[in-house]
Amino acid sequence: MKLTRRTFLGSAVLATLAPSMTFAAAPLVLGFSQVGAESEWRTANTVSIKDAAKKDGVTLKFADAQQKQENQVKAIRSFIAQKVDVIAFSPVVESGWDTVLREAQAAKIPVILTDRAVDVSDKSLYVTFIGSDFVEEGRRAGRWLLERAKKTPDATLNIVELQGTVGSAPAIDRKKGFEEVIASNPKLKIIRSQTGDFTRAKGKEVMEAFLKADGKKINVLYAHNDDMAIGAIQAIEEAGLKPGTDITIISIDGVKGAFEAMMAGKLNVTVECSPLLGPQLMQIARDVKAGKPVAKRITTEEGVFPAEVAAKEFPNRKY
Ligand code: GZL
Repeated sequence: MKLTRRTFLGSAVLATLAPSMTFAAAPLVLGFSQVGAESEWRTANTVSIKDAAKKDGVTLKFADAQQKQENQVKAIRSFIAQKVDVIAFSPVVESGWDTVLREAQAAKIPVILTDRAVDVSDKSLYVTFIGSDFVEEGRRAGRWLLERAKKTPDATLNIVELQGTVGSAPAIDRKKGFEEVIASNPKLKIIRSQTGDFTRAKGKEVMEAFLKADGKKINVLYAHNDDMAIGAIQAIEEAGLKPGTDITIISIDGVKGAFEAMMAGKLNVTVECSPLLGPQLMQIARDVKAGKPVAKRITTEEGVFPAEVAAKEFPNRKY
């Protein structure tokens, strides 16, 4: 090829500039389908994801499903049509995802699960699941109660349970873990169990029904999240009973509202379930987009906070 003077100069200039020129990669486009805004936990989870996307320069397309699976399916289909780089979602329930996840796979868009798991026949339909071990959270709640029961070894403790959303991984697994542990003490009996759908309003409504049916017989409330426990506390007070004293209350999440209830002597323990998944999600989304290997299961580290430590721990709480 005959090098003209212009070509020669052009390539010379480029050769000197090239090392310092960094072409900004196009920002990662992440489609996220969120369960809804049903609890303090969910609100904190949404804030964590939006803040992390902003900080990381990720273009976030965010859809709130208002706790309806059909809205999540619609959102995922919309992300596929928009050809986003990565899809992530927190599945409101475990089942019914195979079809839409196969559509994402056919469109060669990787899918990340956050917070909750799905029950699919083909695990290649998602790249990884980032979230808590809900069975262990249930076990931790059960272990706390086993310890508490040692103070009244001869007493039968009647337990009422407020379950999370029917069919959701946290509701299924927190029930499983709790029952597995308390089975070792025959004096611990679950006398009523019903869903409060993870909300304060429903938790209060169902606790009112429990109190009407079994009132004075209830010794313990096990709530699958703090919001339902806080709703139930209102019902217990309106029934003229003292939450945290007449009825021992165990819940899960570790949101600020739970710490405030414990400091007021109305809640006995909360098992932490961290919603702060945003930064981890952005990093994993980048790794997935870059074709880097990621673990199939990424579990978040969490603790247990009894009322005795609430005041000391409260200033450290981030959600
Ligand atoms: C748990 C999350 C649950 C919380 C609830 O990771 O899916 O959903 O425990 C929330 O507060 O509604």
